[in-house]
Amino acid sequence: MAYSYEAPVSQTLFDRASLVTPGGVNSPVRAFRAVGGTPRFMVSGTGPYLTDADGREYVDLVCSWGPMILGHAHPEVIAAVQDAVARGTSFGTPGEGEVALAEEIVARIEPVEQVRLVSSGTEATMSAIRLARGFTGRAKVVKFAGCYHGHVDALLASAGSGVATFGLPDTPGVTGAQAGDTIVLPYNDLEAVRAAFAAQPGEIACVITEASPGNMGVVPPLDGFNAGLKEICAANGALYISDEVMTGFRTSKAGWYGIDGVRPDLMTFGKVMGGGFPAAAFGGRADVMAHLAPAGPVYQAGTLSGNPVATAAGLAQLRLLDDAAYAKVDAVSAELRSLVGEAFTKEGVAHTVSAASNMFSVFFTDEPVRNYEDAKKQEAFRFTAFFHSMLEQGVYLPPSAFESWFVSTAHDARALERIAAALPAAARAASEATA
Ligand code: HOZ
Repeated sequence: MAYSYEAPVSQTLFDRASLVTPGGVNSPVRAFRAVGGTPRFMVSGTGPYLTDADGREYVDLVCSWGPMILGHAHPEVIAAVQDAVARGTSFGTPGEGEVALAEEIVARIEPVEQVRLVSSGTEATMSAIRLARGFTGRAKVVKFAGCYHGHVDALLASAGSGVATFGLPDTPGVTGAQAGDTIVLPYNDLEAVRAAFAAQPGEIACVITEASPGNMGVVPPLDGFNAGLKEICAANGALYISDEVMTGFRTSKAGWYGIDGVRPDLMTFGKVMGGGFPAAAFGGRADVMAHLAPAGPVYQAGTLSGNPVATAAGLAQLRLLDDAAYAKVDAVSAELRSLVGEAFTKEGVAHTVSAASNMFSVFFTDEPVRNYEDAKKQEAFRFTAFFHSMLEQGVYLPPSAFESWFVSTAHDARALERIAAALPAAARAASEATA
């Protein structure tokens, strides 16, 4: 596919990056390989806008893959960060900021009785799995195809996000021993979960699921699915781990738990709680968390865990996220979904705008999408044409048909008008695209 627009400075940076960094990026989906063209190197962000190295401004519908729920460079978050930075950037000791952030998390999310801060979502899920194994004394882990829990060895089988975007087979470098205790099941299929427990009695430590998946596109749980998982886990002495790295503090004040009320044994968080800095967490039942070192025998640690700058950013962001902020993000998302749906309908493009609270994505099919197999059946080639038309018109979408779109409180009428103006031509490009 040829592109009628250019990004010479980004291209130069990408060429330089490709010499010193594999694939030119530090996280695979950013490289634009699924859609082609030159990844944009961003130099600044303000509110709902990003500016690239060529000086072009975009309405941002990625929001750093979720964290920037207040938009870029929110003045109160920046002030909190500046204040923290001025006092030093890392001490390797406990500090008040991490206590305050842990208190905020525990106050918001009732099933979290205790929480441990880490630096990335991957660390959070890796540690939660280790803790579940240590607590139960069992080895096996159930995960769902298309769910992504970071790049934890045991959880990369049939994963979403970049693994889905690039259609990768199971990743080289993960040994049979690391993957051998992972049971991968189809999402939204409780019968498959019951069968797995029946086939391996007393062997399954936990079921881990995205609370509402956003890494195979947005595929919400069917009514009763999460409650069913919890029930099956409880009946079999296994832990139910809800991965809220994406949905936590985004889909409501208490994340997806605030929507479905199903009480996990352990939960994982990241993205929004870091305010744009590397901060993540896992937490849950106090009796389970008590097994974690130094209180208990399951080891877990991190030099930058609870970092004072990251915790200041996260705390400032969470404190600004009141009911009015969530109402605003929900309203922006609803308006955008209807604009997107109208544009595709007008051009006769088969599509489904799939939403989970304010997270959403578009599947290029009008068949129901309930799991990863369904998601893969979409006409993803249409996304490529749509993506590039939007990019050319100054709207930055995730460069993959298998990632959620994200909006913020900063997406105002002007930003939505710019998206609305871009949609007709982009929907036409999608309709005219060929495989
Ligand atoms: N895992 C993120 C999307 N689900 C991508 C992160 C990134 O590339 O920055």
